[in-house]
Amino acid sequence: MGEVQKGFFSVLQKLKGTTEQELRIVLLGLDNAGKTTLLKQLSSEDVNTITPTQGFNIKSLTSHGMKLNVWDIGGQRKIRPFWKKYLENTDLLIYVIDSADKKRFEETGLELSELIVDENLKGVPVLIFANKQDLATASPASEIAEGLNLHTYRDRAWQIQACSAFSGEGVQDGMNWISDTIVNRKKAD
Ligand SMILES: Nc1nc2c(ncn2[C@@H]2O[C@H](COP(=O)(O)OP(=O)(O)OP(=O)(O)O)[C@@H](O)[C@H]2O)c(=O)[nH]1
Ligand SMILES: [Mg+2]
Repeated sequence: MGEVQKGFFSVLQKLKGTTEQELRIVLLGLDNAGKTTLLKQLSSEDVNTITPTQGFNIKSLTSHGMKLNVWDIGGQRKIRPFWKKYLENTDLLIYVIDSADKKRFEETGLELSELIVDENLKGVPVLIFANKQDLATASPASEIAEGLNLHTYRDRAWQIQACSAFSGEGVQDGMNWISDTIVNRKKAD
């Protein structure tokens, strides 16, 4: 296609509103938080046969007319130093917490606070899933939010969403927030 045709084509696409928005999402959190389970839930795959992620998984999903390229990176301590390598050009961070793992709330909070100061995540919206709410020992999302000092995050849009990646409960609410946030961001541009 020549330049003129390309230009014409892109104008047509804009008029028709058919240009699909493509987002790069990174999915992070401690090992055992439920990141891979969440990713499988989002793509309607079996959530019963999941093993710890040694490197990363990537999946492309369609949600709310957006194409989401989701990078699910292993959370084991030995893998965490590599998280930084995946942050470039990130449109959104999803951070997953095991709400029943009280012993590691401090650890997960520290990892999150180190992450969000990364230059590549400057101003990037963050959705925190307070996962495993199906467990009786799970802390409520509001308590986790307090522990993480989320109210001090003033440089970006953030949301905490209670969910069970296992049953799927609450997962779509989180995805709705992503869609609303990205649409509002676009309007503000
Ligand atoms: N009860 C319950 N268990 C869950 C839930 N989500 C994940 N799990 C379980 O938690 C364990 C870890 O889940 P994964 O999805 O592998 O966790 P991960 O965050 O990907 O872990 P890494 O790959 O090691 O970083 C598995 O046994 C899951 O079945 C949930 O919502 N409720
Ligand atoms: Mg995993």
